[in-house]
Amino acid sequence: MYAQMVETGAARLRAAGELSEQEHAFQARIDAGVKIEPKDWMTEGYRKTLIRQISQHAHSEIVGQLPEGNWVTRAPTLKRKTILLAKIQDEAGHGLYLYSAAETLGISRDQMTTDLLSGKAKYSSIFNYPTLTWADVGMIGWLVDGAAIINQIPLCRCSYGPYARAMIRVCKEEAFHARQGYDLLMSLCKGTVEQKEMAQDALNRWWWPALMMFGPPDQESVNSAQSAQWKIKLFSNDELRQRMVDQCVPQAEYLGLTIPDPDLKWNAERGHYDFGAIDWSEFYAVLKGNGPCNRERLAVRNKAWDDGAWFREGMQANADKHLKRRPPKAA
Ligand code: BYC
Repeated sequence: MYAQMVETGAARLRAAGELSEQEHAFQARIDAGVKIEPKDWMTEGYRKTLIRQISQHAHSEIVGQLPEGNWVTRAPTLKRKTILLAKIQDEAGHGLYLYSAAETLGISRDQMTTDLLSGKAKYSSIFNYPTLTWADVGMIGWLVDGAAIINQIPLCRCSYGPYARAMIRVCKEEAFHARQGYDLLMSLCKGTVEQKEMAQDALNRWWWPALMMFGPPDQESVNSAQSAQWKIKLFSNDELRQRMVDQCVPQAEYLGLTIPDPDLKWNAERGHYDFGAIDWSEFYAVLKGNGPCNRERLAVRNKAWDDGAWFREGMQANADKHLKRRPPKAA
């Protein structure tokens, strides 16, 4: 499927038929596996695609703190609260690396923030679902961070240097996040009948939205062919989704939980699990802003931004004061 995507991308370029010498040289560097760095020449399309993807990714890390933040004050033990706080702080850090990586492409942090707060910019669909019980915190770790790792490990090898390098640390931290989620779920599944039921209920609600995180099916993915050609995407949405299903089935079995898909079954010929149809109308409704929590998430981010104005102004006033005091540089 990936090879097909690259072929489609190449066909588009041939159809355009008007690649300048500079554009040919740029594509040749990518084909040779050379990393593109901020000061290198790049096509406008490549720059825009990366700004779109990296800023969406950064926004996802920032908004992704909200569903889990809902449980900080209600974590069942001090140990779980400390782990959850550390995880949420890591997500803030991921947002910062990613905003910095996007800034190297010529967009300002202020512009990205404005786009998020106005609702113009996208962030991952998954963060528009509510965390109704403590088991949901475990599901986010196991399924959401699990999906993030599957998606992001290939990004460590993508063609844009600052994005690829940022992903290395992000993936290491995500691995810890996924394990904490699975560990939390193991405790619940070994606990009382009610605790196990709580875990099953959470799996029923998070399974399908987690599979949607990988994006629309390949035939509907508008950006894939070009992103594959530029080695921003190394695997297709459906390939990574299949990897997620194959990885999660034995993990669910170990927990003693049932994946809510009656069509899920091992296909020996393909060497993969077959799985049921995804309700893409739900995905597109969430993307349009009509998921269960879209409005709430944006309202919370806007309030946090407004409430922090006094702090930003104070920091700016302090910086201005020090700049004024600094003696002029000797000629
Ligand atoms: N949600 O042509 P396609 C995390 C959009 S953070 C919303 O396949 P592309 C974590 C897509 O943007 C997880 N929108 O697009 C954080 C496009 O619309 P535009 C975030 C989605 O870019 C805290 C349209 O649909 N990870 O893990 O080739 C705590 C058509 O799609 C989604 C990343 O951002 C979605 N799920 O592929 C815990 C990873 N899917 O932009 C965990 C980096 C698709 O043309 N991003 N869309 O208007 C990617 O790898 C790619 O951007 C995607 C989509 C695979 C997501």
